[in-house]
Amino acid sequence: MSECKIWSENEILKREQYREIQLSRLQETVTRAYEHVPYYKEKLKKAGLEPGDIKTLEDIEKIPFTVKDDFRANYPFGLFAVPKNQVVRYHASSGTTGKPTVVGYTKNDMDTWRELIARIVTMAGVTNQDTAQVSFGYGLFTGAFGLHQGLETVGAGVIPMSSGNTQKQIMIMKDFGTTTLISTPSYALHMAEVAREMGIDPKKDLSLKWGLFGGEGSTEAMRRQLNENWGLFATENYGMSELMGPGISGECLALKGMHIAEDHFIPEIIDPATGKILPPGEVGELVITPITKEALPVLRYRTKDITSLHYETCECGRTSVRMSKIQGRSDDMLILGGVNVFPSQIEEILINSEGIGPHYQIRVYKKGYLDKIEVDVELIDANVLDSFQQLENLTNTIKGRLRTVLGIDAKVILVEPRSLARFEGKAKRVIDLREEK
Ligand code: DLL
Repeated sequence: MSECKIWSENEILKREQYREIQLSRLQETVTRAYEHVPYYKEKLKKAGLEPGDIKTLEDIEKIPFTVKDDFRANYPFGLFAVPKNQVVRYHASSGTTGKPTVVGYTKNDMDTWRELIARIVTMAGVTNQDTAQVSFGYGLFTGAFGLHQGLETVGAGVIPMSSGNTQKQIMIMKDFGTTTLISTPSYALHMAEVAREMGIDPKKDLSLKWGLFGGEGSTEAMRRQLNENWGLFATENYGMSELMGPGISGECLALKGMHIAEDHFIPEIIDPATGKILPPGEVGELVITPITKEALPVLRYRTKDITSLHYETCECGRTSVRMSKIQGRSDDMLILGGVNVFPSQIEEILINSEGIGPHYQIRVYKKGYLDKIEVDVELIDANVLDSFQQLENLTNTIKGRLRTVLGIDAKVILVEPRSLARFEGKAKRVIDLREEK
């Protein structure tokens, strides 16, 4: 590991110091929510809780969870704890159905956000020597503006490229000497493909050093492809608009999980079925309480993201807790013939199979009472399609691996190179047809 710089002393506090800060900030946040958000006052009262009842960090367990529907019920500004004239920025989730989830930031919230992004870009290798191309879509999505502000804070030169217009992205990358790429992992893979079509070898002809990827899940196999395709060092970071946007956690150069900014967020892992808190290291649903947000205090937000927490000090020197790669979302999990699988596990197998590119699509449908899946997988070499034998072998190999590794039966269809959809933002790889049949 090359030297991993640390932006803030708050990333290397002792556990007791974190706990002290967390308790006092939790108490403040509960008080703010109770006093300034009628919805929370009602909710806390119903749970028989007054702000003064939070005496230890463990008392967090008494606080009821917040879920996405609480945002919907209060659309657009019902959960805000400050008057509108103190809100200096709005963002909203991309929500495909219904109204988006609206979030707001005060001036202090913006300072916090910048600071936390400065931490994650620093831990991912970026310095004031770098030129960073932000290829997330600018707009209501928190990704682009979020990263942008923190990159400026560390002094990197920011190119606010936005997503799409991929050939132009590559041209700018070359002409401006981009060293740092900021995007979703799926879009980065697509961009590398377009670069090669333009006759540019991303490894030789471009100057990329760092890739900071987030906004959607990715596997270790995908990281390898990102590193190999671009000749960069890929890290990932995590966030969610309801809680702030990007900046909640990010990987350092040791790649041992994503460090959570514990002076600003309290993470918990719960059993998604019972809501009970699970011990460190166990896999479950991530619940987060931001403890410094002014405009929008949120208590115990159920992220639906499945991960685990690890408290040992990292080799980079940071003491803050790390969360492992998101395995999937609790509402994404498929139950196939009694076996629970996340699309990410299927992806890991596909992407590690020889002759197969990183593009695939999973269709889930119902046959009787059972969930079934069909997987379209893109070939790297179109010639395989001409040989029945080769096609059959490859299909059987992939089916066999899905069966032996995951215990699932899937229909596997190999399709021509470049025939599946590409995405400029978050990829949509699972199509759920269960409602329709
Ligand atoms: O995606 C914030 C973000 C932007 C994070 C850019 C990192 C980089 P939302 O649009 O509200 O916010 O979507 C949040 O995206 O609950 C996860 O399911 C997923 N997600 C975000 N980062 C990761 C990641 C932004 N590194 C939802 N791995 C979250 C897996 C991720 N899933």
